[in-house]
Amino acid sequence: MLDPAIHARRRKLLSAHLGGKPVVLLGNGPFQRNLPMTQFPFRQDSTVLYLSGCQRPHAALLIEDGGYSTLFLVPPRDDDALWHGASWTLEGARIALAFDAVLPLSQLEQRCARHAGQLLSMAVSDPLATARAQDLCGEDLRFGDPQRAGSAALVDAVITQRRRLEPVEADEIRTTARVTAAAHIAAMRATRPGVPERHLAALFDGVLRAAGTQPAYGSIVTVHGEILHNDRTDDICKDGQLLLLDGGAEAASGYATDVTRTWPVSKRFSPRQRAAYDAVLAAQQAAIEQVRPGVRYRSVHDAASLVIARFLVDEGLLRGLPEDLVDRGAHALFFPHGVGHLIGLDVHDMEAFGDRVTYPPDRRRSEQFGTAYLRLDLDLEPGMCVTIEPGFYVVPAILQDPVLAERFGDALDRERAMSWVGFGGIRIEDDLLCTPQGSEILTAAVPKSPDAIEDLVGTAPDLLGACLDGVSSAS
Ligand SMILES: [Mn+2]
Repeated sequence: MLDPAIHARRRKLLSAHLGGKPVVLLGNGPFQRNLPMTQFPFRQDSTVLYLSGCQRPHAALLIEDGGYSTLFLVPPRDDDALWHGASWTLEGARIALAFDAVLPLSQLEQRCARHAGQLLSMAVSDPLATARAQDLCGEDLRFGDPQRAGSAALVDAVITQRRRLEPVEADEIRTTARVTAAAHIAAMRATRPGVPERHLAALFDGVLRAAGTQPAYGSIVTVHGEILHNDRTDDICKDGQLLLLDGGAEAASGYATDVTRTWPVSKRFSPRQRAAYDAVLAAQQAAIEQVRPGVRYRSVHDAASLVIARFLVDEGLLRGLPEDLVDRGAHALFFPHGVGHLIGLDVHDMEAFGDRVTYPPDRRRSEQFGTAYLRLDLDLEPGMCVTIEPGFYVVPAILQDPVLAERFGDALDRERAMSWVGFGGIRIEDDLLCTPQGSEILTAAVPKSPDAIEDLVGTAPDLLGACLDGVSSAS
């Protein structure tokens, strides 16, 4: 948890950015699963968390001129102590969270009435909270629609504040990255032919939870790394396959990590796997070397793309000059996504606000296949935290796409490419803090040299498999 004085300072700064205009923010409520009492794990809205540190459902903040801040909470009920343990008080919450005042949530509308017609607000993922915010600010709000994410001045001020991390925020990611490293190492060690993907997924998530963190997003644990956001874990690892694991811990304070590693199920990379792995690692290194203040993120992406394109030419998968192939976007046949994104309290930080977070007003997303998925194209500044995650994938749907086949018919050796089908995918991803001098890899503790990975794979028993001995599988 961060010092509550940090949140108080952020509220004052926000108020100053907004010239004292009043702000009301509604936090998320709990999301029910199948009954009111069975709920998904609660996650506070990231902006509410950023400004309050409050992890309670149904919180609201009113920030008035000069940053005078009132927190609204649903007071504990008489029987809460019975069902949920020791009770708490509004005054206790006020002190713990460094607010000027704490009031029952039922008084929110009454307290906001004096600012009628002036309140700024924003949408959150809870539709009931968003509806209440909409009634208070009189604007059309819809979470997930960047055009309706919130009052423009407020959204812009929040983006300005959150986009560069403070040192304490980088510390949260640095610390959480050690948990992520432990979980990746555990999954590498438990990998061997015959292990179900879901044992590795459960082990990975279990290590995160055991450390008091949780997965920052649905962990991807798959021998089909060519399916970029594969959320299934129903395959069995087989000899000769690559296992791709994209997963990271979210700190109790809400900060995310996002790390991908790829390793051979059979412990040793085959020569073809090793060549591709070395190329992706070199692409990542080339991109990492670009990260420093003033560099446009698009050129970080291009640096990685060029290394991948050279590999594709060396392997005879593409024909032509690597520079020309990158200009045309032909490398995207095998590297069809952007090289990374912002990370902070959200794993794709502030993505709910749309491209205004990650593209300057005079830049637009490319319309080229692949590069269109580049989520970020700012000039980097100290304090920005970004992922660097190039990849190489053999995606049958891309190689068989008639439009792409036509466009890149002269560049792609399709027959040769089809001989690679079944290879899967490789992605290597780290989280970098842009510093005044260059960058710091916050996730450097997660092994990625091919030798270190080969040393780890298969060196621990499948403990979950042993637990399930004699128990029939759910599928
Ligand atoms: Mn990522």
